[in-house]
Amino acid sequence: MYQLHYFPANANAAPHMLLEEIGVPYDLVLVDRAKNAQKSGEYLKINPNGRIPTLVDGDLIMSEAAAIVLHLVDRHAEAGLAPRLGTPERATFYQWLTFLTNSLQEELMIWQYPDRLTGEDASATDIVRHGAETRASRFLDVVEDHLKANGPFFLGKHLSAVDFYLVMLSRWARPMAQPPRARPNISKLLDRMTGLHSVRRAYEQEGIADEIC
Ligand SMILES: N[C@@H](CCC(=O)N[C@@H](CS)C(=O)NCC(=O)O)C(=O)O
Repeated sequence: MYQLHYFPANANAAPHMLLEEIGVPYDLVLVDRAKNAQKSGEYLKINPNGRIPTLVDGDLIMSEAAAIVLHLVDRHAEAGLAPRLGTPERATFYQWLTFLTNSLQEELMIWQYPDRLTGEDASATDIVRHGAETRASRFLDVVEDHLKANGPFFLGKHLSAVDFYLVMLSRWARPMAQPPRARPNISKLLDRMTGLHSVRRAYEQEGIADEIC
């Protein structure tokens, strides 16, 4: 049985929604960030970066939300949450998932934690934060244009793991000046996604009671 180490609405949310959508049994293990448990000796043994999430799958212990997502869609190909290997559709799927985790997620992290870059220099914090928000906003515009031309999902008519990943990032991005939902096609996609039982259940289990994104 899988074990997903999580903290509410952290980077575990995308793997968590997928576990629900796939419908496999799993245990949730809270890593209490409020007590800095992600840096405890015990947790560092399974995740030396001290970051959340971690997935345990038998003898396999892995981190990085996007990698966990890829592992789950491969292990459960019958769920149809990624196109067939070696197809152009699969390449497009890789492109969007990598874009979300590597480009949008990174800018959101800088926007949320600018001090990790600026250190003691408080005067630089606003500049760094603003720059990250501007770049994240542009990335969301690119997603919006893509969905407008090719939607309703990232892969056209087919729901895939990438759509779940956007839900996770959209929750984080809600306080932006131009939040994801300010864009009509992203908003439509988020409406569809938050209507899914799997999405609602994952956030409910994490104790999120307000609107998801
Ligand atoms: N690239 C990693 C980022 C993981 C990450 O930074 N997780 C945050 C929570 S969303 C975390 O554990 N932060 C705690 C810390 O930095 O101490 C992933 O996508 O899994």
